[in-house]
Amino acid sequence: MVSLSHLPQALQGRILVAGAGVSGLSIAKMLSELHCDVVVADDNETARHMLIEVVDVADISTAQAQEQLDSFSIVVTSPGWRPTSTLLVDAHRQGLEVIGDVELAWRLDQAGVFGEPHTWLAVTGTNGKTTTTSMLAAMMNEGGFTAKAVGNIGIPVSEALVAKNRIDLLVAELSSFQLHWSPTFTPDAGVVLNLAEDHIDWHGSMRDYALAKMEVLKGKVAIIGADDPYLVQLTSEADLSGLIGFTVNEPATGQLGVKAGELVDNAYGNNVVLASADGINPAGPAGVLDALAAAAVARSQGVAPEAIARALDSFEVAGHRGQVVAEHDGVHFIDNSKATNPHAADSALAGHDSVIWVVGGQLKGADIAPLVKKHEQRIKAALVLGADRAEIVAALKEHAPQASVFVTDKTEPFEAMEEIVTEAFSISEPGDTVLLAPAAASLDMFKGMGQRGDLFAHNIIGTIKGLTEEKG
Ligand code: UMA
Repeated sequence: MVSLSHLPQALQGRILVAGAGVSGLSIAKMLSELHCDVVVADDNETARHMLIEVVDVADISTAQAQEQLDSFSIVVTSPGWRPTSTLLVDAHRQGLEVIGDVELAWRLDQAGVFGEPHTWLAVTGTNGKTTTTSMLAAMMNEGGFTAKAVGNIGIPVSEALVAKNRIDLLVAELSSFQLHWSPTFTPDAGVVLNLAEDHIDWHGSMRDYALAKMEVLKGKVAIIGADDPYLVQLTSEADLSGLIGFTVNEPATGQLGVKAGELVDNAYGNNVVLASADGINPAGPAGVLDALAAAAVARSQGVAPEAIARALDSFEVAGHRGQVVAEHDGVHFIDNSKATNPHAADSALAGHDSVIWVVGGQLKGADIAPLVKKHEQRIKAALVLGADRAEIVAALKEHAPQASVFVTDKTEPFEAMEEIVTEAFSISEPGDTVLLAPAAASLDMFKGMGQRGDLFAHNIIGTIKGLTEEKG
């Protein structure tokens, strides 16, 4: 149920939506349902045409939008648009406010446009966002709320707000891009999982990236990964009061952590046992930390320990986040295509002793050398692909000189992955793990990290089938 009388003033004029992708489409739909005057701009004509087939709004090119800037009252940008893009810089220069999709949805919600304002729980961090968000949504639903996981996870926040059956509670996975464009957004509870180099090219510096993430800590409940020294340092500089922490160690007062093999809450109770730390999916310390982060937020909203245990018990990890694709002749093949930066690849590499590492793509300004240096002992071989392969090979030569290195210069996704997997089969021996944990983004070659992981798995399964048939 939407109430138009509550529409903020800036949205009563002509609204420019920058971007006709997933966010742009959802914003355009929501605003047109609210009978706003909406125009969508995109560099890509095909994207614009696809959007206007679904929603009845005007569309223009970015250049046309630039010429007509003075006719708009506000710009709502999609998260991927860089703050340095000419349209947004010019809009700002002309005094137009530029906000993101999350800020827009938040303002409309606070204004009562969708009835009683929703509860917003925000999850951010460099790695583990999607798993934590999904775990938290499961915990909130087990705890009796009507909750949905939204945001960077792939379901725009605006879609959840206009859903026919009301969703009371939004569990929002928020990227640093979305937070950059959300100046007044204040969630009921927010968690920053960890901070490591990522998207430096977009933000301009590690500090700006980190500060964008810290925006989720502005609300009543603020939670951080207490094992992350940089995050702890930044939050202590910011002098945030009442911070709750989570740790893989025994929890101090005001923390959730692990004690005698169990997840324990020492923040919203006195060492209350929540669930067993064994059997958490995904396995390993990263999975335990995600579960603790989700549990901390859930506990802040009054969810009972039994509901948290039930949610974790039935939780299945989403695709490309460390699944074993196959085991063949003593070799494990693992798809962690979601490791799109060195920090995520660090957790993925940590679990194995003898790794044939499939690595490469777009490093996005991150330095891969420290990662190579740290895991030098476990990298038996590296199979390198993608745009920044020269930089990766140089780091391997310097910091892991014993590792054999194979590079594909192929840029066609099917051919490149086929060549990588063929090489993996020819050099692997029992006890090895062939690990796709690229430490880099995929968009130089693939449609996304999903396609990269799917092609990896497809080639492995196809090769094993061929080998089995040969034997048979
Ligand atoms: N465009 C221009 N000019 C520009 C930049 C983009 O015209 O200068 C147009 C493109 O032609 C395209 C549209 O803008 O048509 C794309 O906008 P977008 O990049 O913001 O992407 P969306 O399709 O709207 O998807 C966004 C998020 N994408 C990014 O942040 C890059 C999705 O996160 C998110 O799921 C979706 O909104 C719903 O909230 C994806 C992502 O890669 C998964 N996120 C990054 C990550 O996880 O590392 C942050």
